[in-house]
Amino acid sequence: MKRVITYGTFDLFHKGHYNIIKRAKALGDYLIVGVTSESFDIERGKLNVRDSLIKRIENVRRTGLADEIIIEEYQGQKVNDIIKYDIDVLVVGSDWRGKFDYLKNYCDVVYLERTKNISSTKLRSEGVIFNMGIVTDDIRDNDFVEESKYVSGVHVERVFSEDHETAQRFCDKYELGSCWNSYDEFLADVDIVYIKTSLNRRAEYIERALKKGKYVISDSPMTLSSEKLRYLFQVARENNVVLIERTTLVYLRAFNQLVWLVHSNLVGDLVSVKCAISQDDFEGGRTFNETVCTAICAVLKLLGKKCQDINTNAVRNQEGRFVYDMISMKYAGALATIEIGTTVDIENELVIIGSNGRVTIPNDWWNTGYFEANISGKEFLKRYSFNFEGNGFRYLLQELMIMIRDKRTECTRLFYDESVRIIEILETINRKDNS
Ligand code: C2G
Repeated sequence: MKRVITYGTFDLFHKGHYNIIKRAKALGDYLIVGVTSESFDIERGKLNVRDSLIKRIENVRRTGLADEIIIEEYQGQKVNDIIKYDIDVLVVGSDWRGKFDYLKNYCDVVYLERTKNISSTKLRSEGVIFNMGIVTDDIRDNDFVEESKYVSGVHVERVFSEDHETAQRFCDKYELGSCWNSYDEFLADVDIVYIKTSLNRRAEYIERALKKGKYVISDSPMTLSSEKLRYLFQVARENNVVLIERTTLVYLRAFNQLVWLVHSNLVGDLVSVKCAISQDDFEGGRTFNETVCTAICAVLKLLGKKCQDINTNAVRNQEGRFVYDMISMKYAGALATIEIGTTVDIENELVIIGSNGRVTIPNDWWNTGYFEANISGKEFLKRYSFNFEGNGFRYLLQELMIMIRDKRTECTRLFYDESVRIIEILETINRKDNS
């Protein structure tokens, strides 16, 4: 007797779930389905799971295909299950290709092609499953597809690129449902658009998507003009949708907690915010504008929008290429400095100095679940640690799901006027750097 096992959350049960269970069953004589427990989903960073464990089990049971249903409760349980239930084949969707190869020492591992375009009209009219599309001009996804797998209720199904071959290659690489090089046709069947094209085309794509009533996530900055940005937010408002930029920092539990604590006097009155960030510490490197926006955002969240004076001291190498800058932002009673560079060794760190101690986020502070506080008079460092998985994008997606559910018209993690202020500051920096 051939024994097969497959696992999943099976939230908002859909055709893709049914198909994989059916095809897993066909691979053997006895099928066990493992349904993830709530705590295991929290542990593995799966967000926005809507149905209770009981409902998810009931949906699997109703397929009539599972001979046995078990609960997956902890990391590493799969090995244990395979031995315990004498499993011959483990089946999982192709979106996990390669991830379970380590189990090949115990049984066969089969990746079955995931079902494409599963967001049926019926489900979407109930407002539970959202169809996402990506606008790109290369075949890198910035881990967007991988991250979206961890947010229940969103499915990346479409890709648009002006270059048909790029769209096709992207589609094949990430096994999406369809690729397009007509933007209007691409937009016709998506709810949420992620725009990661080069900066010079972003604003145009954003505007067209908003005008079709689509929720938009865009790489940051969305434009280098504060006036244009104001206009885009206006378009979002008029169309009752939200426009959010991919500044993952403001969606991280650790960073928000830090802001709340610091604003609740954890280290007394704020005197200094120092952040250092290297353009080279992002996959593929980042432009000056993209990188500095993250740092300005951190400063704004900590010290507010009322920055009185901005100074910049760009350093160029012998070829005249930018390598380093120390930007200062003067506030009443506090000073922020942003150290930024490329090709030089910058020690990434965010340090907040107050009249009564300091808070530090070491290393890649824009992408973390950790920070520490050193409070005057206290002997020990106080360490704060929060769940943080992947590259942080899933937390932004989770927040967007909440915004849509609550019919919000503005993102409360980064208000529109904060975004505009960041670009105003960037305009000043670029003007001073070029003068
Ligand atoms: N699936 C699919 N087609 C889809 C969506 C999902 O074939 N359009 C498959 C997934 O690949 C997975 C199963 O359906 O094999 C269950 O999917 P989810 O409920 O999203 O669970 P998942 O987070 O993929 O967890 O230990 C858990 C497993 O790792 C899978």
